[in-house]
Amino acid sequence: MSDNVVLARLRRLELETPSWGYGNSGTRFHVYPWPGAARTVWERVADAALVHALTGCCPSVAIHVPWDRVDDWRELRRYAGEQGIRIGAVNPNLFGDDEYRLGSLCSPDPAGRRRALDHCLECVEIAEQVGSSIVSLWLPDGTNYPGQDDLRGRFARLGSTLEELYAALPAGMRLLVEYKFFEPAFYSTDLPDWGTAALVCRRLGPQAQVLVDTGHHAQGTNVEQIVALLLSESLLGGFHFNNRKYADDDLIVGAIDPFELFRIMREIASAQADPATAATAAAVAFMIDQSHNVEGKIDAMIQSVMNIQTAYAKALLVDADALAEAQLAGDVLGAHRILVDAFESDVRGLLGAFRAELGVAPDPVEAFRAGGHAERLARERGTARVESAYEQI
Ligand code: RM4
Ligand code: MN
Ligand code: MN
Repeated sequence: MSDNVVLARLRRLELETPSWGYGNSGTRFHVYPWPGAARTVWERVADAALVHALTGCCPSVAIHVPWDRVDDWRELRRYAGEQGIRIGAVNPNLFGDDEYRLGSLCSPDPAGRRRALDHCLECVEIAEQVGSSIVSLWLPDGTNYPGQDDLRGRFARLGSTLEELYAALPAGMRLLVEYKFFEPAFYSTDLPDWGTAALVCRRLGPQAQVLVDTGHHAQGTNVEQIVALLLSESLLGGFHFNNRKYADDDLIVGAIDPFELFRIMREIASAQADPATAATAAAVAFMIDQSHNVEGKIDAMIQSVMNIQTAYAKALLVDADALAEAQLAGDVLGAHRILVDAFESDVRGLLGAFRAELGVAPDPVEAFRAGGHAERLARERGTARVESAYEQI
């Protein structure tokens, strides 16, 4: 693929950043307060806008409700617009309340299910008010002990509550269903894998699609194959990018396994070029879902954006014709070498040219660090003392 075509496709890659990535966060052991970390939703939106200003490719910010709750959602929409970005996916929070001890949409308690469903329905309304077309659902639901609840019963409850939610979606709005194999439940999880999420989405209808959080798989899972299958079935709706080594670590995407990120972006790039999957691939929402516990929030987010762009640029460099030829000829090693050759390419020059064209610095992390932003924010906001993992709770 010529550099011009690569540049044209890079220009279309928009990456959404999460409001919750800008506030203080930590593990269950401790939260280290970061000087200047965002304290309110307004500050989180402002930080997302700064990331967009420095990278030129992050025009939206995902919100989590109630963490980002405001009295007037239209005001938040206006504020984001003034800052140069828009509000993206609306994420209902179904794990931060005492009522969800036994689950949310799958809870055995009808009142608990109703409460969870009402919250999701409210999020559909919020999405309309902030001008977003995505409600992104992740459930903490599951059980900790065999016998704790009836597994088929839970699955039936999931189906009926989601049906009611789906029926409330206005035209053009998508429900993205995220799966995760464990945590906070440790024995059974109600949406543990892509297959369950795909089954549920299939039953609901075309406005429901699967969201792949790259950190939500067991060790060794072939994530790019999941991506390929979901693309083939028009069921891939979006990503939550991050990296994992042991559990749901939420580390900077591409920090642990850049080759995996490349392989995932390769499936995207190739589906974009295939008429059978191009429409699904074009609508995929690329979002980051990370929490930065011991590093600065904003430069970590910018680094994540750069890592995704690097992987995507390399993926676009795969010689698709030569690869298809080698595959057809049964040249196993030859085909593998074609893929690895693209991964080993140095795309820094290409990305530098791309960023120059966008009017941003060749190294946006460096631009953030040299620009005095961190110092200014620390001065303006100070260092907040935090009690819980998410200070905004
Ligand atoms: C979950 C999942 C969700 C995210 C929460 C904070 O593990 O990844 O997408 O919203 O964490
Ligand atoms: Mn996620
Ligand atoms: Mn997660």
